[in-house]
Amino acid sequence: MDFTLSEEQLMIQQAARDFAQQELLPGVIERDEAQKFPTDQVKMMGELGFMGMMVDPKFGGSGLDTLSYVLVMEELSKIDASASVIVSVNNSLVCWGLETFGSEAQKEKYLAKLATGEIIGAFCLSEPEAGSDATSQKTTAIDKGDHYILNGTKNWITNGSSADVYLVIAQTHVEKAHKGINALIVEKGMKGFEIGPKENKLGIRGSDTHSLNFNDVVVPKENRIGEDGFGFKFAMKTLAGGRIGIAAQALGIAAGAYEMAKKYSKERKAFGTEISNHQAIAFKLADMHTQIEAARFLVYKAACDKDNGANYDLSGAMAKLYASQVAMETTVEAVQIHGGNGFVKDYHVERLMRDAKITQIYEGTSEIQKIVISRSILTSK
Ligand code: COS
Repeated sequence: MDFTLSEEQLMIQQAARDFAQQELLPGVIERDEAQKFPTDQVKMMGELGFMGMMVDPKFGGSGLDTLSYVLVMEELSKIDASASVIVSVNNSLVCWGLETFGSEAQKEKYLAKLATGEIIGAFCLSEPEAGSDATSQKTTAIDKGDHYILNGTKNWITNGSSADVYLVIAQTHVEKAHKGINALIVEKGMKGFEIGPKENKLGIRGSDTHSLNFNDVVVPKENRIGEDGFGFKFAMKTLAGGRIGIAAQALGIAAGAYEMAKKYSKERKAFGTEISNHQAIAFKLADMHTQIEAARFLVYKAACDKDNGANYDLSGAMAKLYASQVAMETTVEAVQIHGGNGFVKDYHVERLMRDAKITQIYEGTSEIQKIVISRSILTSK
């Protein structure tokens, strides 16, 4: 196994690092405080090719591999996890889902604009009573011949008000359970589609999270992704890749907090010396570095599995489970190393600690990842 990055991957990584320093860092504290969506930065990320990284250039994408995408996610997340979740949802869930399973007409109509960041997308699976238990969809898409009538509510939708295109999972044939679910492309502005109030969140406050209401929304049949009843498989397959993106986000949050804690420990003095000279601090840094490196190998391995055409359900779930745990643990330690300053917003690590928590929850909680992992290992020889 060789994780040596190519010249191109190193360049992309550097471009993301520079962008994060120059364009995301200024104002990141204020955006977090005010729950302000990074509109200008998303536009710039579109211009840099970060919004459709793995999309075929014929649809306006960058045509890169998953490892490059993961490197970008890691660098953006070191500074601003609100910006990186917008990138992640657009890339892994919306663009990848449409490019892999959408019709040519759907790709022509939506993918090119999504891949360039001209518009952004949202992925709508969760409901008030269907989060982890994703097959229990209450949103209905009733077949009316040439169109569906969509009714229901979706919860905790990232890019909830800023998206233009929404991939909505809904039940068409109740008697067929998960085999009767469809995925539909819904456009902002369709009659009966209402965006609920913005959620006031613990972390990733710069991204906009909303509930969505669908009241007799007429969705043309050509907006269905895949065959009738393919919607649940679509959601599962798309989320499997999404989890690699969130694992990379968690890795970036952890690495960002670690880098800040290491720098701080070499500057801050206590008991007559830099605190990095105290073993209590040095050992924390040793643990953090080891955990982050282990998480990085899991995340890169999952990305390589996807690039190599191997199954990545297991490696993606392991990467997300472990990287999100590392993100939580290392950000708590980064705050501790910063002492009183860690508790103050100006030092960034408290924000990273708050941002870390969601990586253990969205796109499948840690408990769901353990279901995926345990089923996979127990059914293999
Ligand atoms: N790829 C393709 N198909 C998959 C799949 C995957 N990764 N995972 C599950 N499926 C399929 C199964 O093969 C099954 O289809 P068949 O009956 O045709 O074989 C179907 O999906 C249902 O699977 P299963 O019977 O395992 O369903 P469960 O209710 O036991 O749930 C879990 C499976 C828990 C894995 C699923 O509900 C899940 O991932 N939940 C979390 C959802 C989530 O991430 N929510 C966050 C929302 S996005 S922020």
